[in-house]
Amino acid sequence: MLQQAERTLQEVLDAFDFGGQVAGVLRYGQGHINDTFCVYVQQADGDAKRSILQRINTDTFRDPAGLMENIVGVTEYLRRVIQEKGGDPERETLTVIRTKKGEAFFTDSTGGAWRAYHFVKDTVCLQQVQTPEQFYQSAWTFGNFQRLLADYPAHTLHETIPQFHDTRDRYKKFEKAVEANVCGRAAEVQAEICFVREHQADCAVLMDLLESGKLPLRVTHNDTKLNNVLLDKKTGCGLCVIDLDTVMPGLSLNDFGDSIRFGANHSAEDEPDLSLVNFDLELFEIYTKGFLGAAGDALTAREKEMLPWGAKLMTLECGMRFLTDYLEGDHYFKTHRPGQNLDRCRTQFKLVRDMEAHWPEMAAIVQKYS
Ligand code: ADP
Ligand code: GN1
Ligand code: MG
Repeated sequence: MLQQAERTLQEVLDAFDFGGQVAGVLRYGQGHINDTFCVYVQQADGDAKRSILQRINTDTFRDPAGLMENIVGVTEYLRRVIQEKGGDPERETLTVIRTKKGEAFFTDSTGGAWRAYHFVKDTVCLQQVQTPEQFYQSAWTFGNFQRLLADYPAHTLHETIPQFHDTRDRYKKFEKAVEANVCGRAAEVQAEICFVREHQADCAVLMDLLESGKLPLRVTHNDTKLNNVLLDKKTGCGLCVIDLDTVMPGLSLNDFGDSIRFGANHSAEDEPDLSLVNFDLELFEIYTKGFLGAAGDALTAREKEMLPWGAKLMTLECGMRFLTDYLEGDHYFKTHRPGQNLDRCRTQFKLVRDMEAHWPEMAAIVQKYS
């Protein structure tokens, strides 16, 4: 049976101008949220031109118009700044392909929302760190993204997912899911439920500092996984930050923390064998060096001091979100096998434990590069 996205693909392809006759379309990438396709167009010189086409997940992103307004605003701003700095905006930021009618996205006959981007060629997108240098490059690229957007008018951005990284609120949603226990799965995950409850007080640490004005609200990416940055295939250098759906006002610590959660280890996010899942302090140091090297001056002393908290809370929060989704029947994150969200949750909690065991070393590393 065709998946929802494939059902309207033809009318969607007709709505955009990809620069020629479409020769083929294939599913692409490994994101957990949107449906991503690569569109191939045969050019006169015989080369195939590629574009990225995505069906925006409107269960997750309820306001695709606001979301696309954010993305058009941010990418056009980045384009100008990159140009002023002598960079290549075609490769260093995303470029939105408009519909034939000039819109930033297309709504199909079933209500599905679609957008398209230029394909950034000759890049690599990693699911796991292979060499420390790659992690350093991703750190620099995300740190630089933060710096480039430091003066972007944050108040013009729509909040594409309300309370996205409000860890206190994520805790409440987790408790609701435990209580509702709609799939009857709570009994089998008692150990994980206890782990979250032991960390309830931690969930408030950064939100409290934000509310008391001790941490600033900034324009942040909010989903800084390694596979949301493209590296240049030839030079290996960090090139382009992608997946801008969650760009909105947030905490710089969360951008730092989400990268650490995903990248500062040598296992997949859903690795079932926890003996293979270990927080890697060396990678933590490399990321800290790259991120602070690029964003450093733009951050306050308190933000820098709290970076280990960013790492721990984003990892805890993400584990809590995977567990919540598991309890609710796996409707948020794409899964490809039973138990995948529970495996994802367990890797995150293992990483939190490792971070707690290495807390003084993490603080010393941050101090060294501050
Ligand atoms: P999701 O929100 O589902 O994670 P992404 O926007 O991250 O979707 O896209 C999924 C994958 O598609 C990325 O991890 C990357 O491999 C690829 N991709 C996305 N945009 C581009 C682009 N403009 N050029 C090349 N590859 C891209
Ligand atoms: C989702 O879209 P993707 O795959 O880059 C999720 C992130 C999670 C991540 C866990 C909008 O990211 O918040 O940290 O999965 N994105 C959204 O891998 O919920
Ligand atoms: Mg992504």
